[in-house]
Amino acid sequence: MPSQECNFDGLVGPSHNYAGLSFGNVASSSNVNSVANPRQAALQGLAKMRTLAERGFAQALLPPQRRPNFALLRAIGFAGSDADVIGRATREAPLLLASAYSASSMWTANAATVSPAADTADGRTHFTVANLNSKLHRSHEHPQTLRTLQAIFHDPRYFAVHAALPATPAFGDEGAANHGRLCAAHGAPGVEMFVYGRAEFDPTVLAPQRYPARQTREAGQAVARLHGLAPQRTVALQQNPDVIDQGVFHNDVISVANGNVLFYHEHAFAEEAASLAALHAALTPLDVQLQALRVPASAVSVADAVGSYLFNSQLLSRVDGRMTLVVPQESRENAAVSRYLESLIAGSGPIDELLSFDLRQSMRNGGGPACLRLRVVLTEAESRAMHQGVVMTASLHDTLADWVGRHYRDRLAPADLADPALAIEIDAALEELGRIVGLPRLYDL
Ligand code: SUG
Repeated sequence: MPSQECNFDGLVGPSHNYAGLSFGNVASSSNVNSVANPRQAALQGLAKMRTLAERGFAQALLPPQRRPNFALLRAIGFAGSDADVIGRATREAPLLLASAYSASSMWTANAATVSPAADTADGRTHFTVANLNSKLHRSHEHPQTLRTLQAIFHDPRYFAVHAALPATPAFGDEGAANHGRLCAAHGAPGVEMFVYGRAEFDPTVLAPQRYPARQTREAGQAVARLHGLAPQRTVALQQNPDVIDQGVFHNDVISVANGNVLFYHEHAFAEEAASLAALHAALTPLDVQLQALRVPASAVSVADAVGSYLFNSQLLSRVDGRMTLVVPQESRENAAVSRYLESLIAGSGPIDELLSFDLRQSMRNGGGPACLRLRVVLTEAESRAMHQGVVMTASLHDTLADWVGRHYRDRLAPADLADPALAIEIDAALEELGRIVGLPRLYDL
C-alpha cells in the first residue's frame, strides 16, 4: 500500500452554537444568536465521514474538546464553584462565557499544520499545533489539541508533534487552512505552500483594511523550520488582502491544492502570476507539472465563492488516478457556482466527480467540508503506528451516532449556555467518548 491521505474530521462537540464570535467570518456574524442544533451538526459531520470511508478514502476523527473551559474562565477572574463561574460570567460577560464554550475545535483544518515524512529532514511526519491566537474563542484550543495529537500520533519513531508557536500577533497561526501541498503522489516529496495575510516585520506587505489577517508570514516560516522542510521546496504566498476584506478569512475559502492540481479563484493571491511562477519553479526539479485550475471572477464572483464555499471543498485523489470534489450543498444551490461545477465535471480536467453534503449546521458558522478536516499523509507503517480507535468504520459511525443521540441537545441558543446542567451533560458525554475511541485519559474529567 502506498502512502495515503487520511482525513481527520472534527467530531462536532455538544456545545455547538451561534455566538457570532468570528469577526471577518461572514457566516458567523450573520447567524449570530440563531438557535443551533448540536445533535444534527454532529450527525451531519458523521455522515460525511461515513460516506467518504465507504468510498475507500482513509478517514478518521479528532474528538471534540471539553467545554466550557473552566480554566480559562477562572484565569480571567470568575471564581467559586462551576455553577458560580457560569452564573457570574452569564451576568457580566456572556461573550466570554460563549468563548469558553465554543465548539470551534470541530474545524480541524485549523488544528495544526502537517508535513508528511516525504518532505521533512528527519523522515518523520511533523505536526505544529496552531495557536489560533487571533480569536479568543479559538486561542484556548491549542493545549488540548496538542494532547489529542500526541495521544493519536504517539510513536516518536514516526511522528513529531510540536506545541503551538508563541501566542503573539507576530506568529498568528491558523494551521492547515493556510497551507497546501503539491506533489506527484501523496507519498512523493512535495512543495509546501504557506499562505499568509500579513507580515509582522515587513511594512511593504499590504494588510487588509476591514477584517483581520489571521496568518502571518513569520508563522509559516517558523513551521517550515520546525518541520525541517527544504527551502527550495517551500513557497510563501501572500493572500490577496482585498479578498480577506470580502470575508475570505482563511486561504481555504478561496483555493485548495491536491496532487499536482491547484484549484483557485483568480483573486486568491496578491500576485497571481508571480505566485504560480514560484510554485512552478519549485515543482520543476521534482518533475511535477503544475495543473492550475483557475476560476475567473466572470464565472464565480468572490461574493459567490464566500457564500457558497465552492473552494472550501475537499479535493480527493481516487485510486483510479482521477479526483473527486467534495462540496457543501450550498455550492449546488448557488446558480453561478452550480453552473461552473457542471462545466468543470464535463470538461477534460482531473476532476470528474462531485459529492455534495448537507453540512448546514457547520456552514452557518463558516465551516465547510475542508474546514472540518485535517489532512495527514501517512505511509503504511505510519497508518499502523497511529492510534486505531479514531479510524472511521461503519461500526464506529453507528456507535457514535447512537452516542450523539443520547447525549446531545437538539436546540442550543447562546442564552442556553447559562444553564449549569449543560457542562455536566458534556462531561458525561466526553467520559463515554474517551472509552469509545480508546483514549480514556484524553481529558481531565
Ligand atoms: O475560525 N468559525 C470558524 C470557522 C473556521 C473555518 N475553518 C477554515 N476555513 N479552515 C472560524 O472563524 C464561529 C464561532 C462562533 O461564531 O460562535 C467560528 O469560530
